[in-house]
Amino acid sequence: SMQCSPGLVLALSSLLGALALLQLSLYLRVPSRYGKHEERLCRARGRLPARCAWFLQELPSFLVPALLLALRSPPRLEPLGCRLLCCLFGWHYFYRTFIYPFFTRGRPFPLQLLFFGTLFCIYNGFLQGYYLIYCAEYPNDWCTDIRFTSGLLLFLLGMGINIHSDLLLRQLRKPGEVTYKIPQGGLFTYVSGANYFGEIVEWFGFAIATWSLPAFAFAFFTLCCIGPRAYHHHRYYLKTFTDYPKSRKALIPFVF
Ligand code: NDX
Repeated sequence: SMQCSPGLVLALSSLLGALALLQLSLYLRVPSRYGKHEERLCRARGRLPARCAWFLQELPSFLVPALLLALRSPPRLEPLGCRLLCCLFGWHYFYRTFIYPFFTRGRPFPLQLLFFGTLFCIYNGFLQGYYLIYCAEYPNDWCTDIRFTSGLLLFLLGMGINIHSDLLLRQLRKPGEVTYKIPQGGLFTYVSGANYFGEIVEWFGFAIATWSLPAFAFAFFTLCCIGPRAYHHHRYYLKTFTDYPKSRKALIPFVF
């Protein structure tokens, strides 16, 4: 059976942090090229329908930890803290893999980004799963620790915001439609990137609840990946709609 290697966890987490900085430098000035930021010029590039693309891309984040869990012998049942934390990551990716893609009305997704997105999900699924299943050790009363409870609360709040905002975005289109409209309602009243805000809160909550390097590295990666994207969405809306609500911020309500 597999053993925990703290060196491996440190190395993979550091690389994730480095990838986050790379993303920040790449996507601060120009947005990642999918959805509303895909360049009209490169029509020749291959694409896959959004449903297949999001399903395939996110599946490893669910499957890899599930495999790691199945392979562990004896299966880990204690302490309760670890089990619950594994479940949180699993819940999110169950939603993202088996629910979100089947309802999306997004435009076809570029194959090249799909490739990198899938690699990323394998990598991160392995890192988070490996750490929680083979390495993490929590005291028996971790479930009542302030880090666990406050992190869990943030996670659930963020997930709620994320799912609700994804739903509001989807309802902007009829099936088959690909136009962009001004998102309204929920946290979109305050920010252009409400779904991203929820996702970022979610992963920082997860990091606090697990109090682990891999989870903080992933939260930081999420911030560097979709933070700039929220900013580019905001600029796109301001440029496209003259009646765009002036008080709305890009990512953080009332702040930025
Ligand atoms: N998938 C996370 N990096 C990413 C795919 C892209 O889950 O090379 C990271 C994820 C990947 C990325 C992933 C990792 C890094 C990659 C990147 C591509 C390049 C980058 C690989 C894996 C890379 C290095 C250099 C390090 C190798 O037509 P449409 O699609 O625009 O329609 C949209 C619709 N919509 C509207 N409809 C009507 N009117 C409007 N005004 C509309 N505005 C939007 O709503 C979509 O159907 C839908 C949502 O669109 P959008 O743009 O708001 O969100 P989207 O970016 O598509 O994300 C969808 C959800 C969202 O909840 C978000 O929080 C979550 O996924 N997400 C996304 C990205 C990453 C991530 C979470 C995370 O890091 N945790």
